[in-house]
Amino acid sequence: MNKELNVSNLEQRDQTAASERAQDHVQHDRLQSVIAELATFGGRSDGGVSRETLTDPDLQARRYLIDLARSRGCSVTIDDCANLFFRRPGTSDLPPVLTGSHADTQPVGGKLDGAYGVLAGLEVIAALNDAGIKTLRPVEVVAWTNEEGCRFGPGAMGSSAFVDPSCLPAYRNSVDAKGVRFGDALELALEAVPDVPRRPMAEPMSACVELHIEQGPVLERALVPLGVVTGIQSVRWYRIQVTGTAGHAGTMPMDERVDAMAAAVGLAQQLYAYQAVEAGEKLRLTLGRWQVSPNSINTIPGAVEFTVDVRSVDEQVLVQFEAALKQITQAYSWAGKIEFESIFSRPPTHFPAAMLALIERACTRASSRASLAAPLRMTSGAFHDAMYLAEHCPTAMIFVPSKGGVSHNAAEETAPQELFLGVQALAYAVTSLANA
Ligand code: HGY
Ligand code: MN
Ligand code: MN
Repeated sequence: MNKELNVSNLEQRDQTAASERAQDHVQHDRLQSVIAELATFGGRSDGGVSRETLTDPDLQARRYLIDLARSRGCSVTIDDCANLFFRRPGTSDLPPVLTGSHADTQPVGGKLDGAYGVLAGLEVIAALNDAGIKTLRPVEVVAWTNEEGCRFGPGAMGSSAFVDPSCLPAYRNSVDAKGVRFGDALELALEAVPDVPRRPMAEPMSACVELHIEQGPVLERALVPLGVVTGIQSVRWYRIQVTGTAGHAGTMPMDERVDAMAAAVGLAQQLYAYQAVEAGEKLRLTLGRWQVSPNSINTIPGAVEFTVDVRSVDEQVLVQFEAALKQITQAYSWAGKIEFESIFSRPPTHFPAAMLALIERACTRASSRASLAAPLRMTSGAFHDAMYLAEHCPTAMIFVPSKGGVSHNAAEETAPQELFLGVQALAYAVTSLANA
């Protein structure tokens, strides 16, 4: 019989007990009510949310989150990229455990993409408070600035600037469709919260866990309520500028036109053909934003700009796509001009095995107590702020299903029970990390 009391075992048991108590103090209804409240900022009649980064609805949502966090005993700080941090103190001042996500949305987004992860972090804080748990490390919940990248490109500006502040100066010059500079919108956002102290960028973090909706069909089709995200696929964005000559729709003979739309459509058809013939499902291609000038029904378009978003789990597929894009644009013969510019590029992200094991334990306890299927390991098709945090500290993600795999759409939805289980798993993981 081992006379020596093995303190580490005792500690381990205490830590597990605290993680389980935190998990068991998550409240379904409290979570649902804040999801509904946050969704009112930029809320739409079709049930979706229009809350693009640093717009008025986003600034109002930020104020709501600051007030909510303070009501749960958190201190609030903000960094130079307007990333908001809500901090629950620990018994030490060791580097905190970070959770959270983004509060900005697509132009027509849902109420869960990003927002769920921020509110889940604040629900974990409430559960820790209710359980009377003191963690060794502080717990910080973050609301990252401009994850979507749709108003100002590139995406994940806040988290990338947090990890590498040298990114921020160039980001300031990014402009939106109305010519507003990100730097100017950023200053207004910082001025809007004079009561929130500024903090340095790139603060040390001991670990990070981001909870997010899957935004795809995998978990729902597998009838599994929780996903252990092993990594994030690679992504590249490009801007294609096609310049021809504007002209009269009625008088200009077809064979004398330098029609920018005809050229842009021709390029687009070649890109879709490349994806279908050369790459197949290994390459996901989206030509999401088109701007036509002068955009008049009876003027031959003088200029067309469109964007290209490509994703693949295999970065070589994107390397080959970029070579094909170069070749297609250079080989296109017409009297006008075609230029393309890379605006975003991320290699695949892989989360560390030890973090995956913890996330799997956390998810397994939550789903098994609900008599539901064990968690599924999967790669994220969408990118997330966690792809940058993975360069900063041990990072992992938890997914919950998306109904019909629908997201970036007003109809985005996840069953309340699944949202609840996701936060339970997050509470377990964050508490374990905060006591390590
Ligand atoms: O585009 C993305 O993958 C992310 O949802 N913003
Ligand atoms: Mn998101
Ligand atoms: Mn999104």
